[in-house]
Amino acid sequence: MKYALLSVTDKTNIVSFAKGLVDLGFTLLSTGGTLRAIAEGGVEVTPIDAYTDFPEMLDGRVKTLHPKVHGGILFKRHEKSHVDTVKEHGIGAIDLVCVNLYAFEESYKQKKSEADMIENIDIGGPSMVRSAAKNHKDVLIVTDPSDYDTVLDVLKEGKDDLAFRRKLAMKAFSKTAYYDSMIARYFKEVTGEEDDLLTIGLKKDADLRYGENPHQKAAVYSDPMVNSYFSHLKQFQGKELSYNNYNDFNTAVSLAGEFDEEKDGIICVGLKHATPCGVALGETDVDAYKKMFEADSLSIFGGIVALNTTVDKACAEEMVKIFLEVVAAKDFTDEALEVFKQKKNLRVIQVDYEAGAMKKEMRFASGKVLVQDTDLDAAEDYKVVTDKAPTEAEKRDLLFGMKVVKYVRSNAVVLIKDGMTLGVGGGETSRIWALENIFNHNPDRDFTGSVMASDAFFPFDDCVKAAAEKGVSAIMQPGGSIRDEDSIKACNEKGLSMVFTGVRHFKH
Ligand code: 93A
Repeated sequence: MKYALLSVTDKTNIVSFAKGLVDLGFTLLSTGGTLRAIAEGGVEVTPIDAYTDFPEMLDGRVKTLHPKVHGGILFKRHEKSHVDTVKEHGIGAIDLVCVNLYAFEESYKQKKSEADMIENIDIGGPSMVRSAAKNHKDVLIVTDPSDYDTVLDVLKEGKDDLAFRRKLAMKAFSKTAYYDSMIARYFKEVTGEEDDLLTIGLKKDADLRYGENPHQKAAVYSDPMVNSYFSHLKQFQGKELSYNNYNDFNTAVSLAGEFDEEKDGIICVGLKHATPCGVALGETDVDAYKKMFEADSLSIFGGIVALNTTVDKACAEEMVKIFLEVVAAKDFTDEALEVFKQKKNLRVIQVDYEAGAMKKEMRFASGKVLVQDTDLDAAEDYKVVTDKAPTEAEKRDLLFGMKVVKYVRSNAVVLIKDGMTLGVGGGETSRIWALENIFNHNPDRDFTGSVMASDAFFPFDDCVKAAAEKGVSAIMQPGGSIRDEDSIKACNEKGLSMVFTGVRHFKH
């Protein structure tokens, strides 16, 4: 005899599911309201108190919390001692559990009294869900009415394999985790504790001194299940990281992490206010650092530097010449660490590049949380759309530029020459302004032979014309504007090459 236990607050489609289970040979057990619904639908069902031979009590607080229920769900079917034990206590197997929980969230929305909210904390339901999900190898746990048909079909075809059961268990634990997080949030509210929106699966590492500005409270959390650049931070010296440090440092390290030391070479990222100010490839760490500094020696003051390699003494000696907030690198030689000691406040941090980037990113938007895949696309391929094609050297600079421009707020363009940024323009509402900023900020710089990468298409040919005037020789952009032809024509007239990647890299 196969038993299924059904106990649901949301009765959607429960009768048809019950019918389907009976057709498959299940004997049904159920609690009060669910039992009535099923029986009214003309399906035979046994009351759970008749099955346990123990009455529902304490106004329903104890209905299914009984060894005959939990023993019947939890015993391992293939372990002799378990089988012997349940037999000894007259406990039969329960092979399918279908539960959804008291409507706590609904009650919250309806602004019910605290007493009502407490009664709406389901205890027996989550217990059964967790028991069945834990023992998913032997028990099917069904927590979502939209799964009823699938479960019946799978059972009919005998395809309830471990993979299927694991999925049901995953869903079940997600539901109880969410449910408990709602309860925890509710208690934060009634205790007057500030709600940090982050009860779900995140651990608070520390309160930060303040947020983006001194009047904003802030804290840092970590997700113990995520393995990423920051999972194993090692700070050798300096003050604790601030909110802005974390944010800036994130961009610097993510950009540096796009360059594989072996394959792409040594990269040094200089960063200010979450925006790369100078980025350069070098033969050595100190070479890359010097080029990064030369790229924009003004903005890097008080900035953050990230390298994808081990920082040595020579590089450290260059770094301590100016005021930096953070130096992040794959590693540091002992001599380099010795040099940094003269700058007590400088944060020196080892990053785990091996762990790779986060695959998802999220941000809050007035009560909603937006989640998306991280923009990990690295342009490798492109289509030449002009008479001229880029040279090998230009190609290298263009691909390099595309990686950098991804990290600059839109509208963004960067100019590159010989593996070094000559200008970074971004955060503008018009693309031509981003480019003009570069030229205005660097009035004496020679841009001849540099290349330009753009995060999105050129709506007009103005950027091409302005770039050509300064000697830019090749352009990379996604393409896709209705006026692409204008930009292509301008390139051909001025003797520039242009390539399309087909991939946009907005960052707003
Ligand atoms: O009151 S409980 O915390 N104690 C229990 O033993 C128990 N057993 C089932 N809540 C319990 N349930 C919940 O009752 C289920 O999670 C389900 O949401 C609800 C179904 O009740 P009814 O069948 O009477 O509508």
